Amino acid sequence: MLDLVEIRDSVINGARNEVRDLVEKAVGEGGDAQKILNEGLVAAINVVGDKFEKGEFFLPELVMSAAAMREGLKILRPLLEQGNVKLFKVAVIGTVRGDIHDIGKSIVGIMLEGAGFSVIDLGVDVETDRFIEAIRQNNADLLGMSALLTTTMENMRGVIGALKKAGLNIKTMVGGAPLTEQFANEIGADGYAPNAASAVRKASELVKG
Ligand code: B1M
Repeated sequence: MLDLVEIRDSVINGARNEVRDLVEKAVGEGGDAQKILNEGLVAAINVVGDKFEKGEFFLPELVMSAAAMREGLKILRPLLEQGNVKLFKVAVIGTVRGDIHDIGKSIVGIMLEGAGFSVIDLGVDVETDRFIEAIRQNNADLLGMSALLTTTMENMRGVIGALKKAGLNIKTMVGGAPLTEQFANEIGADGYAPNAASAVRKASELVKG
């Protein structure tokens, strides 16, 4: 039987090998990858975040839990990508300058690939020039930017301004825990999504036609 509680606990405890074994087992038993992701891994990392906020967890615990989550993601990735009928639109994604949080951005990337996008993931701490270069090189249809810090989300504004200056006509989508629809509108982004599922819907909507 699919044991999501055990997976959750292992991520919370930062037990990488255990997470890998449990996720492999869950997948082997026919568990739904999306369910394992949302109710196992993502649920766990949210608990870790709450504990960090309350001062019950410190940075080492955060780092270990994040590493454990990535171990599980590695196994789920190919399954989340299945159903990828045809790669048709190109999305360049990345976490903005100064920010090294990449879990949410990577999930969004995987889901976009699953939805048929060709995704160029520039990783974390991405400078404005690198975004622009990648958009040009790949003739991208969509730029997706992620930020997890209130200090770094401001850097999105600069990227959007630089795109306009460079005369690049590309749709932009932003997301990350501290963002809001209002902030996205204020910085001139074309779309905002609060989670990976809505990011796929929003991205598809933006590049349609
Ligand atoms: Co940090 N961290 N962290 N952290 N960390 C947060 C974000 C924080 C809220 C924790 C807290 O204080 N409660 C806080 C930010 C406070 C703020 O500014 N508002 C914080 C802090 C302060 C920091 C440091 C400054 C800590 C320090 O050094 N003192 C430091 C900053 C480093 C840096 O970036 N320069 C830091 C470091 C780290 C680790 C390295 C230890 C690790 C990251 C590891 C990694 O990513 N490889 C880490 C982690 C794990 C977290 C928490 C616990 C979890 C983040 C996460 O992965 N969530 C986080 C607390 C929390 O969020 N509960 C926290 C799971 C992920 C699936 O959700 O990323 O929100 P999320 O993505 C979602 C949506 O937001 C959305 O879809 C995703 C999937 O549903 N989404 C998009 C995301 N991007 C999108 C893009 C889109 C659309 C939707 O379109 C393009």
